[in-house]
Amino acid sequence: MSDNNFKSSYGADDIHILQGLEGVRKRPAMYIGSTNANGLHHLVWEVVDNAVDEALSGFGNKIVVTLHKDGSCSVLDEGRGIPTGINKETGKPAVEVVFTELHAGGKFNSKVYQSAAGLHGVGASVTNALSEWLEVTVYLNGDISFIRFENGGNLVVPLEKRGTTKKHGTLVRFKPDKKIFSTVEFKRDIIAGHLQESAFLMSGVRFVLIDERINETQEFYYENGLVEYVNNININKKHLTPVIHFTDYDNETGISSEVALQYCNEDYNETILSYANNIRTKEGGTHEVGFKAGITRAVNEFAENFNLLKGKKLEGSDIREGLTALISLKIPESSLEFEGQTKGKLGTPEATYIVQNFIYNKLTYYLTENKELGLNLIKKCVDAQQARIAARKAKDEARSAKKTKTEVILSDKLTPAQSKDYLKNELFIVEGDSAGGSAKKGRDRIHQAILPLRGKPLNTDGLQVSQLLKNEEIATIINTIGAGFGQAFDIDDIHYGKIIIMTDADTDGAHIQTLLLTFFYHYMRPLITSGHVFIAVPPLYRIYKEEGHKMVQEYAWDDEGLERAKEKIGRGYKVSRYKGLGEMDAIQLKETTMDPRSRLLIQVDIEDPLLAENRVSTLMGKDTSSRKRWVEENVNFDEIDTFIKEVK
Ligand code: TTJ
Repeated sequence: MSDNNFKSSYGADDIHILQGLEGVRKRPAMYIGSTNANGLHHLVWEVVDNAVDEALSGFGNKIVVTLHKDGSCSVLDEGRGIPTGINKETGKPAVEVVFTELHAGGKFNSKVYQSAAGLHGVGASVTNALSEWLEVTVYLNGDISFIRFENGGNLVVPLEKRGTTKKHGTLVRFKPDKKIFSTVEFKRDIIAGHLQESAFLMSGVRFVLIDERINETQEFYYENGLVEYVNNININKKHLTPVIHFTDYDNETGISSEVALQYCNEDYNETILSYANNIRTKEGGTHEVGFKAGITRAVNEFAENFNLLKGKKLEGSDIREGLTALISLKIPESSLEFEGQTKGKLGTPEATYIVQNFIYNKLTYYLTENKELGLNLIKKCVDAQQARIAARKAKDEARSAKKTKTEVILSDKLTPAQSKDYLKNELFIVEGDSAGGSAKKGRDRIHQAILPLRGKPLNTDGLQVSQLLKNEEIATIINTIGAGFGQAFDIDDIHYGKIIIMTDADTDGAHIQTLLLTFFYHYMRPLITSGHVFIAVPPLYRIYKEEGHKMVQEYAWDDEGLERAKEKIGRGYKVSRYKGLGEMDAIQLKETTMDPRSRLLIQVDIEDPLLAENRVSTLMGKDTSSRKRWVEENVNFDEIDTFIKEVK
């Protein structure tokens, strides 16, 4: 893909190059997805991915990311250094081309394993295009070379020699352009998460994050990457098995595979994360298919050998309850294929049988060698199988008895929707009785139901199920959604297509959101993964003016919107800032936060189980001091980002 865009006939034509970067400035979202905080951090990933690629090729084992006080970010590696010699096709120093030509990165790299930078990445030139300034310092062949761009990639200091050195490597420093982004504040948590993930996938490479804004340094370094990754995800759980680690190399295809897995008790979710060439394959693909087939066969055969199945084979889902697995493949570039809407699915066909055979062989051997562990595992799987069969039977009986879905006992707190067209219905879980009252009045009674929450719902992390059900708020939520919970949760039975959490935009509101999301994450995960959970975003401002006896008004969700609204309403406007939902009357609440035609909803998506688990354990775990600190320092609407994918 990258090479086709590199037209050698351009020669050393400045204009074409600039046009390329101008295109990026005109339509930034096409290159980095958005111009919000997500897009901003994309600038960092583009640069970091290049440094990671160099380490992946075996050059340098330390990468330092620094967040500077002036709002810039720098990335330093100890690789070979970006070449500074003149590139024949353009007549310019290669390093200049890398930062001014779209997709030029791959041109100078021919490696066996193409990874993030060359594949999904749009290249470091995009970071340049969207920066106020960008500087590159290259330490190579004893020289220190420097080049600087300003205002979206205009060359202002051509490559020059600035001294001599014994070091080798590349330093890139850039300041994102505030004309492009809605926020230019880098979030330490987001960057730390990305670096930690890279460190898990690249054993032996040290990632350092220096935040000069608050004088704090974090390091991520793992000698046993995938094993430590699983340990981290399962840190707060009860383990049925240790982390089991397998590696393999296939001579014929050149594919190397690595898997780390662990079973936990009292957890019926499966958490499978897969990667191909260090790129997360969020939609799975051939390697995941092979993995599932491999463990299903190995576990069934082991169980049959001990006559534990009584003729009823275990289904894949029985075997994956409580499983955390990480799958990482390195595939030669020539056979690497990605598919799917977001290219998040591995397509390489050979990966299926390679991973299937690899897992089947290694796990079979492992179970035979660790018989006691194997028998415990089978017990858990058979329990899951029986629960599944019992649930199915109960459901079938209920169906044939009444031919309707089991009636849900409705709480007197709930104001139900009239329609029985469940998937079109929306459930608003509202903070506080007073906002609940307005929501009740302002709702669309056909499709919108209101469930007010009094106080805070229970912290559900690490709770016994019996305790969980004693909590009235939680029991009401489970009952209202109508699809059971935990192991018995059945997404086909949900009574609402959208579950919308509506809280104030303050610390308490954020805390309530987190508590609810934690609950859904642990006990109704498919609700989140199938995209049924949303957060309502109330506006921050109302801008209004009386004209005669008519009131003109606008709402704004951020400062930019506020400016637009002021302009629209014109002289004499007044602004009120909403502190909570309670300050809005029913009509305002309807107009701004509930009506599908004008509201702003955020769809919740737990992108990263590790982040989710970390968040859950710092926020919800027993350690109240760290939770309090975390909430004080971090909670605002932006911070809910780790749970959130897109805005609708
Ligand atoms: C290319 O092939 C010859 C040896 O150097 C290879 C290279 O490109 N190395 C390289 C690039 N090392 N580091 C980078 C790099 C580092 C940062 C921080 C940012 C960017 C865009 C590239």
